[in-house]
Order: sequence, then C-alpha cells, then structure tokens
Amino acid sequence: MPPPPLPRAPAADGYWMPAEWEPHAGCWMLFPYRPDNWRESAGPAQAAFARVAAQISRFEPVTVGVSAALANRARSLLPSSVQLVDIESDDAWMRDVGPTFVINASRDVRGVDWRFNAWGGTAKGLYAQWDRDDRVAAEVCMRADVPYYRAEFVMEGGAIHVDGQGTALATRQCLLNPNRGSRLTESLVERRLRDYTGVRRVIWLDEGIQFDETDGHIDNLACFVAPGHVVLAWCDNPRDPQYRISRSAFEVLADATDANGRRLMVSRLPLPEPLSMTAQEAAGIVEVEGTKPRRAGDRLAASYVNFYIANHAVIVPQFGDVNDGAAVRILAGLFPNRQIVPVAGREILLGGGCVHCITQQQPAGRVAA
Ligand code: KQY
Repeated sequence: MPPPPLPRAPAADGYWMPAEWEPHAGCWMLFPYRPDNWRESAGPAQAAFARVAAQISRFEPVTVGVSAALANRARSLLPSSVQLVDIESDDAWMRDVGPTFVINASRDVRGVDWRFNAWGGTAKGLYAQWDRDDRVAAEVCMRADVPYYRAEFVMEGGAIHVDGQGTALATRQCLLNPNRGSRLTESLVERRLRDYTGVRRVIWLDEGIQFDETDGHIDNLACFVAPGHVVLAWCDNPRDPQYRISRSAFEVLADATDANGRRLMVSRLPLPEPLSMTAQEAAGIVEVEGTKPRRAGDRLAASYVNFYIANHAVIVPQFGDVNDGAAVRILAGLFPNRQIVPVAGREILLGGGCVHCITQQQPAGRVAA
C-alpha cells in the first residue's frame, strides 16, 4: 500500500518537471492485456510492447508493471534486464496513468500523481472503470522510493510537454475539455501547471492530431527537442483537415516566446499517410459495452512525434509508411548526439497511442528524499 501523498504542491517545495532529454534513471512501462482494446487477447500488443521495452533497455533500465496473473507471460517476452513489478492496471498507458516526475535543485526526485479519468470519465471516457489506472502513479512512486504529490484534478502525462526551463506546450482541445473538469479556463489550468510542474508559461495550441481519442494530446502533435526548439507533426495535403490543424499550430509556435523570452525554432516532421484499422485487425477485438469500440475502417491517429527520448537514444515509431525513413532522418538531424532507434508502431497504434504514450521516464537523481 503506497504511503499518503505529500501536502502542498511541487513548486511550493522547489520542484519542477525536467525535460525528457535530461538524464534518466530509467523508464516505466505497463503490460497490455485487455481484450476489448487489444486484438487477439493482446498477444500481438504484448510482443510489440516487449520490443519497445527491449530497445529502451539497451540505453537505460526499464521496469514493467504487470499483474501477478500475467507475470510469466511478460517474463517470457521481455529481456532479463527488464525488471517486472506487481502492479495492477486497467490498461497500459504509463505516460498517462504513471507519475510525472519532478526534481529540485539538489536533484531529489518526487512524483506527481494526477487524477485519471480514462480520457473523459463518464463523458466519452474510453472505458468504464479506471480505478486501478488511477492508483498506478502512487504504486510506481512507492516502488521507485520517491515521495509523491496527489493532484486532485484530471490531467494526463501525454497532455503536456515541457522544456524543463519553465515552458509547457498543451492543446486547448484536451486541457480545456469539459470532460477533464468543469469550468476549466486557461488561467486555471496555467495555475495548476505552474503549481505541479513549475512552468511559468504555457503555449496553447488549439487542436491535436485528428482522430486522436485522447482529445488531442500534445504528445502526438508537437514536442520540445531542445530549449527553444519544437518539432511539429506536419501535413502537406491541403485537402486533409490535418493541414489546417498543423498550419495553425505552426503559426502559434512561430509567433511564441518561451518562458525565457526566446523565439521558438519550429521543425516539421511529416505525418504518415492516413492509416485505418483493417477488418482482420478489428475482428480480433472483443466488443464490450462501456469500452470505446474499435471497428474496421477506423482512422488511426498515427504520428512520428510520439517518440521517446531515452539516454543517448530516441525510440521512434514506424508504421510501414512511405514517410518512415524521412521521420528517422529528420530526427537524426534534430538529435545528432543520440542513436535513432526505429521500432514497429502499428500494433500499439491500434490501441490508440504509440511509443511515447506507453513509456514514462524517471529522471536521474536522489530518491527517498
Ligand atoms: O497519447 C497518449 N499519451 C496516450 C494514448 C492513450 C490511448 C488510449 N486508448
């Protein structure tokens, strides 16, 4: 049983959320299993998650939370260097249900446990029960030996990206969505982000990637690759609605200054061509009332921006698309000192997210402080 949360909030104690490119102690993941989200009782997804974990574990320690009932299955798929811990969850999106880690000037590490409501609660949430997911962050913090704060408002890790120097990126579509809370305003959300991640400026983009079932998480659309430098998912086809969404985001970003008064450099990362779920893929998913149905022909919210920055590496999803190679080349230019590691992303995408959504970095630093 996790200990009770800390009183107050991180910023009041001198803590802030570091950038993803800062050194990691390791990466946390979960093991997928639910047959109403993952086809064929999640077998192909488990293998896909295991391949991601194996690649990340070449660069930093990986810990996977899995229920006791599935531990043997997880062990058989994962390299022995990957640690397993007994954590129950409703699904497997560690970015969103895990803690957002924060550090202080002495590099003591703590966690933030956001309230989770399955991306919308009773108003369009993706499944009907999420109590186990909502407990994951505290469970992870207990196992990581870090004290944690409980944020009593809905937020997901994939809904924000930070530069670690006071700036956050977010979309209005997600963070002001009534299904994340009533009477949400920019200034209320900015105050919450300041208190819990230490940011002084939020750069608001209107919408995320079309068909994104998280209501437009920023981690599929844009992220910082360095202080003052953002990469943005890009669409060159004026007949595709994503063209307008990406252009509007570009205009906001190109006009914005960060918390330190810097103008942003904006690099474009092409999106894959439109991708949809096939009849064969959909046939393997068990439809259950209360869970978002997944059907043949459903458009998939694929984006190469959904990559994970590991120590000395960037783990980049690939979709068997004509733009796979371009994405790898562009990211190699943006991260010249890291190895770019392509991994198969489609099977994860079928569940509604990708590599960034299933991972959560723990910054290097002192624990049990
Ligand atoms: O974007 C993310 N951080 C998570 C995607 C979750 C999809 C749930 N089916």
